[in-house]
Formats: sequence, C-alpha cells, structure tokens
Amino acid sequence: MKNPHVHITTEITRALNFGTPVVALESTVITHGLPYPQNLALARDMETQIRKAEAIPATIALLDGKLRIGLSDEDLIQLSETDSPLKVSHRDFATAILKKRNGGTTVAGTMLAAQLAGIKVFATGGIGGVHKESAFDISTDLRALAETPMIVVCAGAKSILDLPATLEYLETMGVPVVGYQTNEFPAFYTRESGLKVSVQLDSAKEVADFARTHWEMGLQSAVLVANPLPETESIPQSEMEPLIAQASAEAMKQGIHGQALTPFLLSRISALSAGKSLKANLALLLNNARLAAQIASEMTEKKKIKAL
Ligand code: PSU
Ligand code: MN
Repeated sequence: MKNPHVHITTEITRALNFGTPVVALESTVITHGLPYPQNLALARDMETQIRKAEAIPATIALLDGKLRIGLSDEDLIQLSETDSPLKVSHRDFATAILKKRNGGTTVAGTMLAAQLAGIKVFATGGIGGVHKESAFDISTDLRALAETPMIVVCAGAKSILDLPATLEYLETMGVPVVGYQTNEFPAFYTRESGLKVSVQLDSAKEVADFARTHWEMGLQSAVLVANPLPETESIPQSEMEPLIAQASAEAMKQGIHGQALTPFLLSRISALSAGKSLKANLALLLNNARLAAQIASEMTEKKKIKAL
C-alpha cells in the first residue's frame, strides 16, 4: 500500500526490487549532531563511502512535511541549512508532516522509515539510551531497537548515557549487542567501556548470518552492531570523562531535559574538547557506513543465489 506521507526515490525502489544492497542513514546527525558546514560534508561523505562499497545510500529525513527516503544533493543542502529543524522521533512524525516542516530523523525515526521502505541495514554514529541525569529519560531508540527487525551499525553509545542501564534495557528487550571484532561495548569516542557485548562477530558475513538466524527464530528485535572507532581516532576515557561530566552538570544546572538534552551535550562536549571529539565523530560515522555497506551486501548475497 502506498503511504501518502512517504516518498522513496526510484533508485532505491529499484535497488530493493533487484536485491542491490541499500544502507539507510539517519539525519539528526545532520540537523542536530554536527555544526554547519561539517554536517553537509559528512552527509555527502557517508553516501560516497556507501557507493564505493557498491551499495546504495538512503539518507532519510523530512522535507516540507514529506518523509523522504533517499535525498538528492540539493535536498542535503536544504536540510543542512534549515533554521530550527525538528528532531523527529516516533512521537514527532505527525507534527512534522502536518506542519510541513523539515526535520532530521533520529535512530528511532530512521528505523521506522527504513522499515516502511523495506531496508534492512542502517548506519548511524551513536544510539540514544538511558540518560544519567534522569532514569525516566529513556530514548525511543531503545524501543525501536526492541521492535524493529533491522541491523543497526553504531560505534556504541556515548558515556553521556548510563551505559550499564542502556545495555540492561537492550537485554530485557531481546536485542543482541554484537561487538564487531571486539568483546567490549565501545563508548563512541573511546574503544573501551569495560562493559561486555552479548556476542563477538568478526566479519560482515558473520553478522549477516547471525541476523538471519535471529529472525528465523521469529524474533522481531533489531541486531545492534557496535563497531569501535578506528584506533588512531580513539580518545582515552580519562580524557573524555571530565568533559562529559562538566557538560552533564551544565545541563542539570540550566534545566535542560527531554529532546533538547542530547543535542546540548553533544555541542558542549565538542566545544570543550576543542574539536577533537568532532574529528573522532566524523571518522566513526564513515567507518560505520563502510561496515554497513559490507553487511548489506552479505544480506543480499542469498537473494542473488536464489534468483539464479
Ligand atoms: N547520540 C550521539 N549522536 C547523536 C545522537 C545520539 O552520539 O547524534 C542522536 C541520534 O539521532 C539519536 C538521538 O537517535 O540523538 C537520540 O535522541 P534522544 O535521546 O532524544 O532520543
Ligand atoms: Mn530523551
């Protein structure tokens, strides 16, 4: 059934029909995660990385109240230059659609859109989780991971979050957390967190086989792949922790909460680290795009063989 609020590009529709690998990309990183013009450059670079790996990028966002799956370069420019764009998670779709707004989709928002389009692999930077400041501030990302059968590639989650609580929640919801070539859950800027993943897998093929097996058991949850950022970019925990603590304290003092909290913490940490965290952020996003493209290609391999 055609959804009147959704537009999918012809390129992506064709790719999905022919079993060409497709990778979904979120856009809150463009609208709320990175400053201009790095956000635009990053959006373009992620698409390029995916095309280099012979997959089709599907950047997802809202433009003029339409949920767009696949953006042109003009669309990316428009999105990255939008004044006060919306941050669109599950509860915000109807607002964005009816008010004809531009907005970036969060991990949860992007998973909903990718599911509507039939895309199985998604690359992001870091997922939302349980916040330290308030145990009730639990990202919709976690619910989306519980409910959406999709492979989500991330670099773990930032320690602005309560990482043990976030992992407990994922365990409760039946979401496997795959460490890619590691048995430790990475903490975004840092390769280590001291916390264990539920399973270590070492190749894109292993991840694809794992996800197929997970879903063959009738489960509807996502497979979360935690891909540590490259060693050369990793910032020691001891260096990041004071900056994160300071940003969190400032947020508490200024009464920042709800949807505004994550963007506030991200921009404060970037400022406090004098751009070092931004460099790591860009590197890990590209690293995740590459791995997601490899996994997407392994996911379609079977389809190709069947079609012969
Ligand atoms: N974590 C990051 N960078 C981000 C986000 C989270 O390190 O850009 C964004 C993602 O789009 C994520 C969203 O889905 O923030 C979570 O927001 P909230 O906690 O309000 O659900
Ligand atoms: Mn929240």
